[in-house]
Amino acid sequence: MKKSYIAIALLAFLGSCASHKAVVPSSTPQAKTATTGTEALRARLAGNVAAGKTLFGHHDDTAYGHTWFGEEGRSDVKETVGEYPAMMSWDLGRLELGDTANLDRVPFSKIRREAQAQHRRGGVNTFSWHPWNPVTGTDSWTTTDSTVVRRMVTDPEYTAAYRAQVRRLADFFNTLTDERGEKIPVIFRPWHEQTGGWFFWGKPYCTPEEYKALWHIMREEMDAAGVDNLLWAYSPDRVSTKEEYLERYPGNEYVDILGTDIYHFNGEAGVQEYIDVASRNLGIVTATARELGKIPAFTETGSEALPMADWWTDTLLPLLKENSVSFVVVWRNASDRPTHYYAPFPGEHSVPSFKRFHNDPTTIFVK
Ligand code: BMA
Repeated sequence: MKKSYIAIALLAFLGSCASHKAVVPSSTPQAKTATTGTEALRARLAGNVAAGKTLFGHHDDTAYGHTWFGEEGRSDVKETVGEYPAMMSWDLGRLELGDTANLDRVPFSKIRREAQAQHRRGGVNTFSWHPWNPVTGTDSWTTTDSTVVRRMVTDPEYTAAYRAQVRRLADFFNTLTDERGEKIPVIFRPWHEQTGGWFFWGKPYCTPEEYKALWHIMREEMDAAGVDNLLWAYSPDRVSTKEEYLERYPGNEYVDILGTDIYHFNGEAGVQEYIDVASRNLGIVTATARELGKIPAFTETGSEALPMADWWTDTLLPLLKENSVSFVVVWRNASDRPTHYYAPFPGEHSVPSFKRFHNDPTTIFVK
């Protein structure tokens, strides 16, 4: 059956249920269009997977590091191995409020400049979003009101506010251009870790249909704004089965990249658990990506404060060799929290292992 017929039938059915508001966007999304640069990025990432090559990524790499903040040209990773991460990860939380800096104090003007610099040096950028919700105005981690997502996707007042938030993101992506004025293709990874319970859009606080509607409405707004430079990434936290992984999947036409966010907790004591969980989830990601024609990625990982000196070569690298993924991102090196770091810096004890990880043919960095 053609999609338009299904949509019409669904709307007619929902219209007949007077007590229910429709958890569907007001129209079906437009056909997917993407710039040639975006298609080239898709092909490049798919090529990496086929070749067993993984772009190494670090969140906020050139924005701040373990002992510095906002110093132009600095990067803990570059100062350690002489090259930048091939993937830079950034967060757009607070852009939806019209603020000038994100939730971790990085100015959006700086994020734009750094993303452009990363593109010029032949690297790639990925964006996450830790938004303030438009219903209660509280941050991503406030989970006390379990009606937020439902209201964002069903209550016209809050749906309009959500659409306005998305338009601010759309403006950012539409104006992320290179020196020739062409849009820079990037990865966007909204509504992540939805299988966990720490974000207001987590599994305990909305139904799968309500969650999917967050994506559908967002996409409708982005398409309407002409955003055509995104590869969209879906990145649940740990799951046990493929069915669980796909429970909140918004649909093939909404997603380009299948990822997973898995962290290593408790150092030596937790290493076997990390390996087991990461192997299982990367296995689900790579198999499902093959089946659906998507690109697999290890969208977030890391071991906070790197308690194991050989973590890069003994723990992470074997996972990447067993499960070919297009990129792996480790989280940020916070300058204001001495033990909140996931990448090494000169003098840190995992540097020798990180240098071997950097030299291994599996991993890609950029000059
Ligand atoms: C979390 C922590 C927070 C940070 C957030 C968004 O995992 O690093 O301190 O605000 O990510 O970057």
